[in-house]
Amino acid sequence: MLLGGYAMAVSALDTVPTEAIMNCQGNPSNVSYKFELPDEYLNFSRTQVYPVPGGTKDVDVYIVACDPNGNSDIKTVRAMLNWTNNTKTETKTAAVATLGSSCTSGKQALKNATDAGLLTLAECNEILDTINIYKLCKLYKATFTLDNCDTSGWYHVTATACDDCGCGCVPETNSFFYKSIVAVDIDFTKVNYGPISVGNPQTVPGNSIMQTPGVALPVLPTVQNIGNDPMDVIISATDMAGSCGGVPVSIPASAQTAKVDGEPKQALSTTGVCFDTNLMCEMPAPIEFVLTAPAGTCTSTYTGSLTVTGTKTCTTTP
Ligand SMILES: [Ca+2]
Ligand SMILES: [Ca+2]
Ligand SMILES: [Ca+2]
Repeated sequence: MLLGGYAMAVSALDTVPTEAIMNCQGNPSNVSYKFELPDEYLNFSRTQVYPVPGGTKDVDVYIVACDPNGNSDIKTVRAMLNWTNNTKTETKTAAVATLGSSCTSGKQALKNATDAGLLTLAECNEILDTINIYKLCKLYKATFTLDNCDTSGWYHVTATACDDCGCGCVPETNSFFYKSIVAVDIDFTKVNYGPISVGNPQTVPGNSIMQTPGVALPVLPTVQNIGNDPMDVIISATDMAGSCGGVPVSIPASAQTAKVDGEPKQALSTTGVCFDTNLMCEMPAPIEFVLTAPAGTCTSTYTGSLTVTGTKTCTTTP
């Protein structure tokens, strides 16, 4: 039959092409989990990190980034650290991290996080599945280096994951705690009063320079706070022992005084006296020692020892 001059095709089977474009619009990358290691205080939830006295500490931020289009769609994962009461920030691009095969064995981040209670075992297994089986996620890592002078407190970590359409997802934020430590350093290995005479104060002055014993003589006593929060200083002394005609004698600890930084001088004792110095991290301060031999001190060589201890504060138990 002719219709309008054309023959009409009749078929039991017809095939037409289909077409769709999957772009990243509407399917942004996101962050499903985030945690920080090492967690050095397992009995308390979240991550607690101890500073290294006089040194630095690396804190690894682990980010599980995912994308509904599959993990090959994830382009950039970033971690931002906010610290010192939010006055200091640092942003790092995270790299794909080595992934362990199990949440219960081996030495890797997911196992360590599970051991520390930062992830439940179910969460950890879910993460492994989304990475290994469903190929939706990847584990990323960024490392921040904290100094011993960085103050103690909560440090906030924010992570974002982006695909080629941008970073439209809501960033994930959590916190870890940078612990407060007290750590003291001194540059002198001996306090040598030299020749003394009864009733005459003999002074060993301090200075504010951390010196190296044996290189620049004399080393003048200096104390330094190598922890992260302000520090007071406790000094104790033993009695100084001598011998007169074979009989043991001594100069009492209280015959020595010390003066730390700008604090008033105090007579030393065997139990220790505290100087309310509030020394800031790595701000060296002088210690001056004075020995006044009391009347009746016989001729001898006297030796004893001094102990310098840091404390958070003189007024309460550290
Ligand atoms: Ca996507
Ligand atoms: Ca913990
Ligand atoms: Ca010195």
